[in-house]
Amino acid sequence: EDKARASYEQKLKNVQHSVSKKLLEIALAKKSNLIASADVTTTQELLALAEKVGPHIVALKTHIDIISDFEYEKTIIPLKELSAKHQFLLMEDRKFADIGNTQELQFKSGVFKITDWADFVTSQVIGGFESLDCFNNVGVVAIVGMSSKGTLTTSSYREEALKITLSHPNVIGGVSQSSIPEEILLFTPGVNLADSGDGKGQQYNTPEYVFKTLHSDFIIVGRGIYKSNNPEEAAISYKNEGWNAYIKSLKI
Ligand code: 5BU
Repeated sequence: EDKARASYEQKLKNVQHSVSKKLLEIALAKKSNLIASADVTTTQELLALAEKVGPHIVALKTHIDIISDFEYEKTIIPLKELSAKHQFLLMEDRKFADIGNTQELQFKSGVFKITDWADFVTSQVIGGFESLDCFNNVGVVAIVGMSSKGTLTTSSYREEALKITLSHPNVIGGVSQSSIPEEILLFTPGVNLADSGDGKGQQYNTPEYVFKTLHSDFIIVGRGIYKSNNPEEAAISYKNEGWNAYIKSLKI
């Protein structure tokens, strides 16, 4: 059953974490609830996409370990400049899934040094509450439920995952395909206007469904944007679809 949701203004009054506040402020300023997923494999494609879609998004989601020519100076420094120029945050979709000590090493060391540039990161919560302690300089989006067919994130798993998500001070929200309590932010991938799946297990919903039925706060769109012939136009149309669906969901 559909009921009215909390507005971004209401959420802004209640959230504690600085990253949650920034995301909501950008959403209101840009009238956008769109996060573009930059699943491209070269630095040039990543920067070109960020330049085109940057003005229309609240955050750019990266899988930094798929960039084949990654170099901190060549990849991250210009990406940071674009995020400042176009006012979007950087979300590294690392999906940490280990013990706290290992996650800390993966977060702070190696070539990617995620701690130095990401505004927020995704993490599984399978390692338990304390595994999230190392992310104390960024926001964490906890993976509560996945969008793919046959995922093991059953309702009992999600219930336990939500307990950690709601209680850990580093956590700003969750990724899920179901509703979560309104005190945190809901990020929903698996959004596409043209397709219902990708033949590899991904399952898509429309922006209308995720705002009205799930009360999502942010939609995450990958191939719908970066595979489009005109990624900027595609970003604008997902931004408008998402914003209109959000406005409608306030009035139910
Ligand atoms: P797509 O091209 O719009 O299907 O990309 C979706 C992105 O969101 C991709 O980077 C995935 O890794 C990410 N994702 C997802 O699709 N589903 C999930 O449940 C989670 C992440 Br968690």
